[in-house]
Amino acid sequence: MMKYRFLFLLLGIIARAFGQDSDLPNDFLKDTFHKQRREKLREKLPANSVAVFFANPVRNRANDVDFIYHQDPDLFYLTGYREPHAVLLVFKDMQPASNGNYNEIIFVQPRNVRAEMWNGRRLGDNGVRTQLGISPAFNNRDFARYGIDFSKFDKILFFDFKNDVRDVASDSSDLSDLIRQFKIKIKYPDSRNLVLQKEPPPTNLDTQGLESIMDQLRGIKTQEEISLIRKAVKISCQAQIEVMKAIRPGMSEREIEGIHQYVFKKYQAEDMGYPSIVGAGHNGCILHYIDNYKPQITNKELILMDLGAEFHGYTADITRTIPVNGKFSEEQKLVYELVLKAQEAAMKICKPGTSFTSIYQATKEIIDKGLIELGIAKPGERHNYYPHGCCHHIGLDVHDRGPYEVLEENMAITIEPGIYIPENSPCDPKWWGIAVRIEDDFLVTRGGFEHLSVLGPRTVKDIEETMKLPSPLDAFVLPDLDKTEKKD
Ligand SMILES: [Mn+2]
Repeated sequence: MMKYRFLFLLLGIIARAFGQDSDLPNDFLKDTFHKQRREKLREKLPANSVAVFFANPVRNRANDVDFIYHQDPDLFYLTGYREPHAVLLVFKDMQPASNGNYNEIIFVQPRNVRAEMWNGRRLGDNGVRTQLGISPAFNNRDFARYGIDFSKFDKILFFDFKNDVRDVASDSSDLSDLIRQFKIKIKYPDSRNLVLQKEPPPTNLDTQGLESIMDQLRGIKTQEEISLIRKAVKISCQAQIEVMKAIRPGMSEREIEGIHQYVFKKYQAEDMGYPSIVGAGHNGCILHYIDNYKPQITNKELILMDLGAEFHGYTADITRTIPVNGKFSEEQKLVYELVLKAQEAAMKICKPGTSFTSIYQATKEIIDKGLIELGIAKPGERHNYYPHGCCHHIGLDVHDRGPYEVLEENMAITIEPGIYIPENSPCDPKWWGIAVRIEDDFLVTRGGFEHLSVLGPRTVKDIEETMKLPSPLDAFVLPDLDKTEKKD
């Protein structure tokens, strides 16, 4: 008996060592990461200031069903907190308090046995202190009466409110109430608040300054972030590979989207970083085509697939364009290789010091020249076959925060030139319906770049070779639902 008791004791110690909740993955960003981010923010704050961050609102989908909750990326970056109805304050200087000075404070939704049984576990103020390491932490219902004299700060930095937050009548300290209470505390000039209108508006409110501070912080990735981005990118590349192997004429755009998403989730990615764009034929010309409704993709079409897994908050952004039947036609190949050449030209100059504009220019020059050589565009005429930019940061947002001037070491970016030739374009109809985008993810390194999405086949040859490989989905044949009958 004693032996067993000892074993249980040992198991208990091991379980506690791995955190009290073994239902959670253990590769999230650590509390030390978020703490260090708050310290970096504090360094960048102006003298005698406070920065205030609110949680994202809960969004209603319909009736009593909400959209899956997604934290505001700035608040997540600074805390790791993934629940709604919270506000974080980061102070430049130590604030005096009778029970100890503090330079940050957070108010979060309280524990609630009944709510947690319906809607999931909450950290509560205690969990935020012990698991996220943020102190002091209070219940959000304490925010209204918590005494902070905001008039003493030279600057109160916050993102201005969009007035699109629902007030939950049964909860007097939800996000809507936290915002309302904050506005009263800082004497926010709110046209709906008639009492305050009589006073001149305070001069220490700053709704602009945080933008560039957070851009500077989030634009340069730490090693912890890079490893999560690497993972998201790798998962997304594998999803593209599996589709290349599995795709057959006759499948639907939705089915292709589903294969990508199965692979994402197989590798524990929580979600897509943005709705997958899966457009066959002419649909590829719609830049943000997310309907994915085409019931049958046909033999001679290209299919453009722009997607990214979101892994522990960080998202990839990878586009591959492939021939549905496994072989590029002559015209498809000519356009494809032109886009590839443009991407290669941009990659050649991808290094610290290069401007975002010159990356775009490098792709634009190649595409303009190539379109004329192919007879698709006419010399001296403006065309609309390449209507978008080609480079953005990736991270907690797919179009991530960051400075958009010159590339710096440890920026994570995309390079994504494209050519789109919709029906009725002023060129030979043989080009109509060809839409190609090639998008890869890169880490800017000291000497140049690391091609993060190198795993995803990108050349005509590599794509056609990959598409010849057998797919595990070849064996996954489901019955025709119209022909399945229930047997008693
Ligand atoms: Mn992109």
